[in-house]
Amino acid sequence: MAVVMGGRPGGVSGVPGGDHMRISIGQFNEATHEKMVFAKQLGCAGVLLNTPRLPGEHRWEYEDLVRLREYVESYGLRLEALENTPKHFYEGAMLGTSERDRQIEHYQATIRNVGRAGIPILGYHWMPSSVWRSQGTPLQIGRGGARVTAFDMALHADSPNTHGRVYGADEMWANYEYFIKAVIPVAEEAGIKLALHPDDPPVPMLGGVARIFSSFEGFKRGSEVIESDAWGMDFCMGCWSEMGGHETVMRGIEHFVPRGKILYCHCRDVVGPADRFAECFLGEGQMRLFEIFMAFKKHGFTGFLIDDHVPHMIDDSEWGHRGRAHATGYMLATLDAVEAVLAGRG
Ligand SMILES: [Mn+2]
Repeated sequence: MAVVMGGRPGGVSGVPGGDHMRISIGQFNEATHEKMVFAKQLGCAGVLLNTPRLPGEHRWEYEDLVRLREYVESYGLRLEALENTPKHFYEGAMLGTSERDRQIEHYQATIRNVGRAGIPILGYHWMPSSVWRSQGTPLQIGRGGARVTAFDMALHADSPNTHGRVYGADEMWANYEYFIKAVIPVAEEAGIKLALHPDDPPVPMLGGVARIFSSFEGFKRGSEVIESDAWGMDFCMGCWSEMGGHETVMRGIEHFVPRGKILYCHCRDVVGPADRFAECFLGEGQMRLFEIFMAFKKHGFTGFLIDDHVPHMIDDSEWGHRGRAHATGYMLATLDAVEAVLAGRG
């Protein structure tokens, strides 16, 4: 099978497709031959790795990062971004513990290494208590019996504190400002951008930890902490849909795309609000995807979109090849339609 394309390109700029709205794929932690070929066969421009399995207890090293990029590029794919270091790399920074300064120093070193390795974006989140979903609710049964993730706040009313005590919004904001002011200048120097994912679910507090990136206002405030092109967002449309459906997704696009703050997107949808929602297939949720892609394009978005959590289809793999093929094909076709209309061909 002739699947490896030509020689090794000479860096991010050596792989085409970095300057226009495009569809990539991700949400795996190891760049295997099978994943690269699957991405290529789907017609994706590149890949994103989520918490890649790299050596290092406290930070990532240059050699490992550059090897990863070169491997991805050997398939003619861009390594679009790395999303999330292990949480423990900066959990002390999120909580403002005595580990904070040491962790920030390591995080700065990771940023420098990511930049030197030619990887343009590092994603992160501000959720010490992580993503929450509910078990044992009928919301988990999707179309045709597909298994989907769901959240029902009523099932978590008595959840204990995940981090020993309550961390309120003011404290989480102060910790965020301390962290971001320390790392953004390093990202600027390193030539990379940091992409912030929303708190999922976007409710005010879970496990006693305030979730400050759970609204338009939260992101607006976050974007104003430090004035820099290196500060940006991983616009998780699923979370924005949870925050208020189609209109809220559009509001986020209309505000943040013209300011260059949306670096890439998770393309996912739900049915229901933040405190009681179920994930679903693209096309059966709250967003009108064609209008959303049209808005991205009209406002000048030049980043990439990937699927996110996808419904688990019959006979699907653990990673969800079937669900991902559906979501990715849906996104590719929607983008194709938008481009045809804008070119006066539809
Ligand atoms: Mn997401």
